[in-house]
Amino acid sequence: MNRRARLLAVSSLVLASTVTLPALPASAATLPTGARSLEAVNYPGRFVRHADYLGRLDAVTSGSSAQTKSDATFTIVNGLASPACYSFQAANGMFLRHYDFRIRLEANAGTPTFREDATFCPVDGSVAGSVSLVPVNYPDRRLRHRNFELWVDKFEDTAGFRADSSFRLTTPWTPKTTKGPVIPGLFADPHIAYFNGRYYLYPTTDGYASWSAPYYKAFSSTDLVNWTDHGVILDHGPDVSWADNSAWAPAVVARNGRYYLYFSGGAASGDTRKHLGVAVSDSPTGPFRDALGAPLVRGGTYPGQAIDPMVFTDDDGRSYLYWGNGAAYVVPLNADMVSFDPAAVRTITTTGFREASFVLKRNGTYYFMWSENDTRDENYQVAYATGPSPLGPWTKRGVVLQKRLELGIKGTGHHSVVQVPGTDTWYIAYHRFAVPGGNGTNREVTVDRMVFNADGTIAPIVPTL
Ligand code: FUB
Repeated sequence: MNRRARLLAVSSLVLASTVTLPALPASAATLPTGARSLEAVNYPGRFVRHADYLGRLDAVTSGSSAQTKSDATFTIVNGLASPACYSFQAANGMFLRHYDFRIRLEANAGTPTFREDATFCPVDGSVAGSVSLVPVNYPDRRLRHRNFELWVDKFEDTAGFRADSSFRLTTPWTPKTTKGPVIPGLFADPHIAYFNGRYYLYPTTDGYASWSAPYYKAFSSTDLVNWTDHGVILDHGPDVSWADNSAWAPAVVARNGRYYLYFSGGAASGDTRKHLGVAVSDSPTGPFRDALGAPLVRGGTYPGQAIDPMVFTDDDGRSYLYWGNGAAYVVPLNADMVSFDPAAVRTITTTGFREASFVLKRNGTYYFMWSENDTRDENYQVAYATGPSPLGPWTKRGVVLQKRLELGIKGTGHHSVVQVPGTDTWYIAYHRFAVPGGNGTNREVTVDRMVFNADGTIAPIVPTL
């Protein structure tokens, strides 16, 4: 799907029936994600900033205070209401949004209104290299400065308006001092994998109330530090007939030259059950298509929610599907990767299991890992057990990843693990409450080292900023 078609499709999903569908700006641009400052084209030296939670255009110089520089630095992230556009996150975790057409700084409530008011689509600005920002829900308006205050005003085709609504992206006034989330913005439940010389991350898109996001993106990297955004790889609205929302916790596995994406989804019909599906693609970055046109595991078939799938393939080539919330299940997959024998489904019994099963094998030992507590609880944490086979039996070894309050790290969980090929070096991808200002629906993805002790146990993982 091209950029315009995707924005229209996504906009029609997020705006629902109460809001007029935005027409796309004539000349769409793309922005780099990550930290930037925005300088007015007609007032060089004046930058977009927030002061007392209102948007302004103020002078910033190398002699400005650290606070002023920080207030004039924003992280450009995946648009909260549309992956084809962008949102602007301040150092305190809040987002620029318009309210009564004034630009303000507020925490993401996750509602459709907030997400739309905080999403801007870039078009070419008045001078080469500049951009103008169009509110996704008011395509006839643009973010502009007026008396050095920031507003979203009706577009006027005059040189003055064009200049007042054009900004250059500059290097950020406040450089990044921590590794931060490895992918800018709000994402959760990362599934990390290695295919053909690249690492891939497949997260849940976060920042939506009730985790209702409808789409998945993929990211790839060669060094686990610099990640490329490959855009939307599966969108429940157009791509999955039985799911509209709750695009949760994907897991991708390569098999027979194809890539299988296991995912959860819910329907907008009022039925609150989630179902578990499988999609297939010839590429790790999609596009993926629903392989069955129906759920692989229908919610309600087994106790607990049919969410959080994960596939482990053993050395003998046999693949196993794990899933569950409240109760954990495992079943060998058939060779087609999209079916299994229901009679072979087994329940995994480990104390503390909540969700997010993950299995790996090292030196002949199988490690079954999971998340404990509620993802909205700062005590969300990762525990593990070991066993002699993909089916157990499992012996609980304890908690290996938990909050680190002295750094403001909370809610560390829903992880996955990748081995650096040919080495005994392992990395864990997981989410935490966004730092700062996050919560159980405003989460971010990070990666840390996971080390095995000489006896095969996992050393406590040290979460870092
Ligand atoms: O992101 C939505 C849900 O929150 C996931 O499926 C759970 O594992 C929890 O992280």
